[in-house]
Amino acid sequence: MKLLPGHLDRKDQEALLDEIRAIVKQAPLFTPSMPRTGQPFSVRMSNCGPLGWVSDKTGYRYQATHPATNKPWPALPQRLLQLWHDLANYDDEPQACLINHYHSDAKMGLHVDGDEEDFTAPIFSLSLGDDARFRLGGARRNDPTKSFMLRSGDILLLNGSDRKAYHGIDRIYPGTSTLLKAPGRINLTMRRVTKPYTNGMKD
Ligand code: MD6
Ligand code: FE
Repeated sequence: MKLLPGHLDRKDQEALLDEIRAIVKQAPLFTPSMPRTGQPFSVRMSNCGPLGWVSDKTGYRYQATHPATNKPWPALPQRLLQLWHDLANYDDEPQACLINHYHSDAKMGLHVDGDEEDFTAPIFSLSLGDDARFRLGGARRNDPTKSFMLRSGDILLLNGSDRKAYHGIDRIYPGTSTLLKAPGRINLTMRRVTKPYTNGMKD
């Protein structure tokens, strides 16, 4: 992994937040639910880009449309594409940006981001708003973990052997940032979903 603390200054965070607000007006936050049990997540989600990650009783998947409005997801903002190009060390475009919104009591259990085809691409994460405690483990759920804070403007790249590591958000620290209008946190994760296009020819 690679952590870039405070990569975005306050002005850049505000500009990005304005773009995210416009996106969630078009593609409202929805409450995903766990496959099989239907148990709701405490985090609400939306997406931008050609694909979006959704979860409901039938499973986890990427799809091109919002589950409630059935409209295509809004485009990925240019400033996010630029950050990916500058930092991801991966030639092709990201195809999905998952938008997670945490209220003060929300958290995210240990999981692996495993619904993509191409694990050579990193997952690019950017945090806005209140501080959160991120937990990173190993390839198995019971491997030892370490935790560290993610703060507003921080970028985290999950790459290499950490790309398939278990991770989650233990808790939010409400009121630690003044960026959002109310206590809470937004996390954006950009993902490459499919393998890059090739025409099958050898050079
Ligand atoms: C979050 N992040 O920060 C949840 N996944 O709210 C993730 O689940 C995550 O930060 C893959 C790579 C980086 C991440
Ligand atoms: Fe994740």
